[in-house]
Amino acid sequence: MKTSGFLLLAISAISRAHTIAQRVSVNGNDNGQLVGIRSPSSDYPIMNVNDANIACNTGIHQPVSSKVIDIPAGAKVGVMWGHVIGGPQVANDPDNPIAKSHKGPVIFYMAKVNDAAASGTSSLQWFKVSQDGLDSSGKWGVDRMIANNGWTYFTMPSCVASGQYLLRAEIIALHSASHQGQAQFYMACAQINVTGGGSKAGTTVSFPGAYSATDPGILINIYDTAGNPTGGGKPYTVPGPAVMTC
Ligand SMILES: *[C@@H]1O[C@H](CO)[C@@H](O)[C@H](O)[C@H]1NC(C)=O
Ligand SMILES: [Cu+2]
Repeated sequence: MKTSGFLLLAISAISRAHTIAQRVSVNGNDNGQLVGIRSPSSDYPIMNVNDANIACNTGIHQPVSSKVIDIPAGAKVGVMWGHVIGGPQVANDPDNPIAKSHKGPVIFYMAKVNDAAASGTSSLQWFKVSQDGLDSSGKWGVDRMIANNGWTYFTMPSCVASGQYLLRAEIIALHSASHQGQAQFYMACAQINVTGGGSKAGTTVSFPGAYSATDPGILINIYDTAGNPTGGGKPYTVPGPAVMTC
């Protein structure tokens, strides 16, 4: 009884240790907490790929920032994740920026909009600009995010058309994803303005619509026979379209 009660407590603690994207940096300059990014108040994931809010999340922290962040094409863009808004939930929070169990990919998409500060989030056309899945040593995008104190990075493609976009930062946690409907989707959208760009976009998809509950990167057992979350020696297919190329 004691053992199973403890196990249950341990499991529920793990499953509650979620994450929130909450800061944007450009070439190393941090814009600050909740500036130019629509972050959810709750760190809970979306778990249904057809959820109407899977584009930019729900329960967005108010008031929403009116800032639109200028990003020169070719710049190094960062988005910072934390256990709760502000980062750690308690001192020395072991689950900040995310519980170590939450292995999975880090992905970025962009959608062209007329006014990034005011734009709605439905019916947008999203193209993928970056993905970081599983490497050959068994490390995930999430492992690199934890090693970078919650920061995830990509390079703004030099050829992407100048103008305003919503930037969708996403983490998919796969620790329970061997059961359909148990992958955890975390996301927030930043309000950005690409300057000095080209004229390109990538293949676009819709959210919801881009993912299926049975995609090989969403319905997946990430554990090897010894229980290590290293992908079991198989390559990992990040869900969604290919990353745009210049
Ligand atoms: C986007 O950048 C262009 C070029 O610098 C600038 O003219 C425009 O005002 C910017 N738009 C916003 C919303 O910041
Ligand atoms: Cu979680």
